[in-house]
Amino acid sequence: MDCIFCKIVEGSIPSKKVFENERILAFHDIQPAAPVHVLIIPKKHIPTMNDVTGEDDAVMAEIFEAARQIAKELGVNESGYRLINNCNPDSGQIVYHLHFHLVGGRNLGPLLG
Ligand code: IU
Repeated sequence: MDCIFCKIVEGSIPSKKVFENERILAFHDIQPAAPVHVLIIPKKHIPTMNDVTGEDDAVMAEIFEAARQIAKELGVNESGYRLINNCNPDSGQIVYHLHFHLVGGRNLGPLLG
């Protein structure tokens, strides 16, 4: 499958990892939009938020748990951060492997800028 995030999961493309377990991976975005910009992904290939099913409940819970932990470790849990998922073209989704952007480290301004 020609999916860049699957290749990052396999390790054939390197990434700066911040968290990993059997089911999820978190790594620094290559084009950070803020001082903290981490992508949290399931290792399983799920193209978009629309493709998440009840079978993924456990992994989705782990993603949110990892987000809280990473925000704390990177020092933005008190100052604030956003957890963003883009789904399909109008949102600006570019990579069709489910991912959540954890963004913080500066005042992010209004949601839709
Ligand atoms: P989007 O939600 O699909 O628009 O976001 C994709 C993100 O993946 C974007 O912020 C890219 O900078 C990031 N990214 C990356 O970190 N490493 C890559 O090899 C590629 C994209 I391609």
